[in-house]
Formats: sequence, C-alpha cells, structure tokens
Amino acid sequence: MTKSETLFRRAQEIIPGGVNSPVRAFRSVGGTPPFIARGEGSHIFDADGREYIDYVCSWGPLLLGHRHPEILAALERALAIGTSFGAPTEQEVALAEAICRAVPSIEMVRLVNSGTEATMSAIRLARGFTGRDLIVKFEGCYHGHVDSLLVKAGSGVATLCIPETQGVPKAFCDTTLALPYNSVEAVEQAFRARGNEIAAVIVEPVAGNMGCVPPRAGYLEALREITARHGALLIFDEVMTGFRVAFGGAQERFGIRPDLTTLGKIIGGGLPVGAYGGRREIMSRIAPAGPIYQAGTLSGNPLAVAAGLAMLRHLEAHPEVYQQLETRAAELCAAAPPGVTVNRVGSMFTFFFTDGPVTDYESAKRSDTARFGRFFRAMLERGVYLAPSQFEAAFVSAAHTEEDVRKTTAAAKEAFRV
Ligand code: KE4
Repeated sequence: MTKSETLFRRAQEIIPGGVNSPVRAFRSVGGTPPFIARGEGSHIFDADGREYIDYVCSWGPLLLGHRHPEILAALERALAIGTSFGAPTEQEVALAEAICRAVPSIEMVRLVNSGTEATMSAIRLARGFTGRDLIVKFEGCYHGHVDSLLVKAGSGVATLCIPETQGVPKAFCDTTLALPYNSVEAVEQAFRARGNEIAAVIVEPVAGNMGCVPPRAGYLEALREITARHGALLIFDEVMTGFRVAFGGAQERFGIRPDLTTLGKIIGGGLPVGAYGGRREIMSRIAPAGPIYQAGTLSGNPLAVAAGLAMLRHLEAHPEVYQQLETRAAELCAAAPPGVTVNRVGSMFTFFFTDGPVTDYESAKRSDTARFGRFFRAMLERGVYLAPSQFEAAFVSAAHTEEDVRKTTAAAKEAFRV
C-alpha cells in the first residue's frame, strides 16, 4: 500500500469520507486521493514523494503558487507579534482598504473566515435591508454550504449527485428560487411573478462550480437592470472570480457594479479569509453599526490578514501577472482535441467531455463524467493534478512555467485518448 492509501484508510475511520471537504475524496473520479506532504511554486508533492503540477491551487486561493516568498515573509512578521487577539488591528484595516481600492463597488467591507460565511452574511444583509425573504440563485452555482443556498447547488453537491441536501428544512428551500444560469427570460419571469418578494439575486458572475461557464453577452447587464428595476439587490459571489479573472474581479472584467460582493480564496493568500462588502448604505446596517447581526471569533485574524494583504499588495504592484495568467491558461486550453468543449475566463478553465456548448447546468451535466474520470486519472499518473470533478474549474497560478505547460500539454495529448 502507498502511504496515501494507508493514510486515507486511517482518515476514513475518524473523518467523514476521510476528508474535510467532500470533493477532495475523489469519489467521482475514483482512486485514492494523494495525501499532500508539501507544495512549492506550481508543484505539490504527496506522501509517497510523487510530484505533480498543481492546477487546483487549493481551489483557487494560490494565485501566486505555493509558498510565495512575500506571503511567507508576511506570515513570519505576523507570527512575531502573536496569532490572534480578538480585537481590532491596523492590518485588518489595511486589508479592508486594499479590497475597497481594488473593487470600487465595495465601499465598506466586513472580513469573515470563509466564502460560506461571506455569502451567508450577504443574503442575511440583503433580506434585512430590503425587508424581503426570497433569494434567487442559479442551478449549478455554488455559494458555500449555506442552508438555503444548497438548492440545486454545484461543486461537491453536483459532483456527488446529492439530490437535495438532507438537513435543510423545506421552509428554507422555499425561500430560494433556483433558475437556469444564462437565461434572462427565467429571471424576468421570476420577477414578474414574485418580484416584490425577492430580496436579492446571488450569482457567480463567471460560474466555476458547474465547471467554468462564462456569462452570455448581456446576461450580467440584464441581471443588473432587472434587480434595480424591482428594488432587489444584485450580489456578485466573487469568492472564486475575485482577484482571479481580473484584479477587480469579474465586475471589473465585465463592467458591472453589483450592490454587494462576496470574496474569499485569493484574499486570504492561502489562509482562511472571506469577506462581504458593497454600498455603504447597505453595509451600515451590519452590527454594531446597524441591527443586522454577524460575528466571528477569528474574523480578521492577524495571520490570515497578513497573508491576504501580502497577496493583494503583490497583485496591486504587479498588474502584469494577469496577462501572464491569461497566456498560460490559453496555451493549456489549446491542448483540447475536437469533441471536448473548453470554457475559459482568464486563468480558470474546464475541459467538458461533451461536444456541445456548455452554457448552463443542464448542458454541463451532459458531459461524460466517466470519461472525465479516466482523463483525470491518466493526468494524475502523468504528474498533473487537476480538480477531481467534471464540475470544477482548473486554475493557473503565476508560478506555472512554460515547462509546466509543455509537460501538461504532452500529458493531455495522451490522456485525452484514454
Ligand atoms: P468556502 O466556504 O469553501 O471558503 O467558499 C464557498 C464558496 C462560495 N462561493 C463560491 C463561488 C465558491 O466557489 C465557493 C467554494 N468553492 C469550492 C470549489 N468549487 C471550494 C472547494 C471545496 O468545497 O472543498
């Protein structure tokens, strides 16, 4: 047995499925997940010493790759003064200011510890601000494991084919309208029918949790116009796209100004940080400034903030990173043969094993997931570590080299044939 197999057997005794997040268990692609021993730049090494080119990048956060020196140095400085105070610190103000500078629609921001906390808080805020209860989300989009947002969710829920998550009361699901992604008519229809009950529309401006699915031309503009017309808020869930598809996120790339934005992943530089923010008049309703409660023991944690601030400061100082990310990702996507649909926005992409366009959850689900599993395993055997699900995105980091791209392309040419 390999060390990973031994460790996985041990883990499954005491951790559900042997993992601390379902999609890591390789259930949809088969095989034993490698237990990672360390990372360096664009590579990770498993417990058996095997080396992989990493396109998961911790599911997006590691835009600069593993163990970037500026992030490590910031962590060392933070460690020298302590790990947590549960009190305000200058650094968390600096991170809030950096986020607001990068994303102009965010006039005020609250730091939390995960993307789930960010989206959970944003929808509570939208309900409190509007006095309405309904939330519109889109099939195949995933906004974390918030009870009412697990309706027809993507990511691990789609990967594991969990029909409707047990434990979520019907009453919670009844407050969520799940519509097809990229359909303006479906949104118009929902607002015609129940517009005065809808507090907000929450959307992944570029979907990443049904695999990468870009917004159709005009779609985000339509969401902006429809929500404004009906007095509902538009929430961009940029946990994945924030600082990924552009320094200012998808809202910069597509020129849309949402009312609220949720962030996570990259803003923590590899440590747990989430955030939600937006219009000052809305954010001012959050306790203690206002009556809508949200709190967190470790929110603004000095170590996590130090890593996130180092990440954002590096990106602010090196805008050229984004062109490099685009170039590398485009080179990788060129490896796809006919019959495989490639969706890419910036440095996030997905190879769909279907020959039709993938524009929503229904078309994504037409993919041959068994063939994706064979492709995934063949790539892993060739030292390329992709996301273990057809319904996830791959990520390129600034640490990925031309040599990484060459090796990955060579591996893909073989793996696409298995
Ligand atoms: P977290 O609570 O996992 O930090 O963030 C939830 C979340 C919210 N919104 C979007 C758009 C997201 O993509 C996520 C989390 N993404 C998944 C990967 N698709 C996390 C991986 C996992 O669940 O292990």
